[in-house]
Amino acid sequence: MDNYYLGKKEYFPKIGKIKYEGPKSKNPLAFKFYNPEKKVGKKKMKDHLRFAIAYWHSFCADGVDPFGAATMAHPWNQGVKSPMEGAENKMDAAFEFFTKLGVDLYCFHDRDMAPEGESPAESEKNLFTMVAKAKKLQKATGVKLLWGTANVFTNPRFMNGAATNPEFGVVALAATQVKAAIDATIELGGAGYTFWGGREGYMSLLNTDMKREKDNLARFLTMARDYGRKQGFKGPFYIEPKPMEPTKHQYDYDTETVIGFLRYYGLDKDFRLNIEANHAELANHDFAHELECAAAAGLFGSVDANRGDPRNGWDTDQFPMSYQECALAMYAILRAGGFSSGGLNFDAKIRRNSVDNQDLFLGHIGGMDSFAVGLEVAQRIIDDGLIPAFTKKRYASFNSGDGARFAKGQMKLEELAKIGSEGGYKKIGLSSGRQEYLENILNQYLLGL
Ligand code: XUL
Ligand code: CO
Repeated sequence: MDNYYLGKKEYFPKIGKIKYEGPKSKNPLAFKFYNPEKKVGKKKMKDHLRFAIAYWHSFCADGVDPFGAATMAHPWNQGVKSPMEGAENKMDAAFEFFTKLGVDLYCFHDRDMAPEGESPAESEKNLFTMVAKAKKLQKATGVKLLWGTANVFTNPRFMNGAATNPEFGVVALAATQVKAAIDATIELGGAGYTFWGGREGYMSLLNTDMKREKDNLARFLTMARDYGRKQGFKGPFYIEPKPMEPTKHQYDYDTETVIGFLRYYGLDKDFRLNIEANHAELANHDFAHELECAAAAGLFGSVDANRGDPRNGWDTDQFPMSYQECALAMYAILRAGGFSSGGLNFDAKIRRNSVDNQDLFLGHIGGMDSFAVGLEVAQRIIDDGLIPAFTKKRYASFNSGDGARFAKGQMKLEELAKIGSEGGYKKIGLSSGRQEYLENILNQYLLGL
């Protein structure tokens, strides 16, 4: 993609193609570390990182917060005669942005792309009009769909949940959207399909039958899986965990909770995890912890790349900027085998007071540079081998003799206890976990030393 796409109008004037200029560049509109063609390990940076743009934050969010009105008057919404005209303009702006930034994947909710109509049929008609345009623009630009999803949480009808709503009629309405969003994803060749359980949780146990809601959620996901497979969708379905917000407690609380849920309901063959950094933080976990949990279960899928604020208890969805957090995340991702159908979707928004035409570019450039640094540091950890070798050595006693027999399940507790008893207390010394040593090495790598 050397050129960029322009619709009827240029929505980001004075901004051209964003290029790699190296770490010393003073040009704010250039990559300092993200060099897409550079080889890191066995793959090019762009193929490791698989960046994607989130349609909702980038082209729909307008700076509204609970205390104030919109601060961003997006040019694609100005002077339009109908919501569909706005949707067409917005899509032109989106593809201009993707191609100027050089990111060839994106993610969307049905309602980001097309306005809701007066009936489910009209909403679907609007969606497929926009899908036809997206298909054309994808073909013209080489941009592809990372995943699609349905917004079944914004409309007031979903205030008590979608698949977990206590009223069957609302569950059925959610199905109209999910079915159409799966069709749209298939039509656009999407690599995956995501479920983030926006209001799939509860506000009060005084009015909630939790078991019934979880059973209904699993039933709904099973039906969606069966429908997608019947229509020929081959990619993974993702669950995106989040512990709370908007509900007090969400059923997809964190990665371990989702793994248990998927296995209990027999969905673990078709579903994987889409892990978001800020959601990990809300669950009181590190981002890397969540990635590691998914990888250990063989269910790692994709990532919503952003960051939270450690002193805020809500989803601030800021652009990822911490080299250390990105490095630890990439270390987990590389050891999990890297991305196959997944990618790094910037589920991040610029701040309410970031109202310049450049700001959306700057947020993404910073996030891409941070993950590029993270990738290089993660590869360095692997290539240098000190940290992995230390970790491996810690478990060496399970590789042979009695330890190996234990690991293979060839021992009973009586025998294990006998070995402990015969060994006695004196034989086992204390061996250091050497965390400080490992953290010091990581800090050297972070400075490129
Ligand atoms: C909300 C969130 C969503 C999902 C898609 O916190 O992360 O944007 O990623 O519905
Ligand atoms: Co997300």
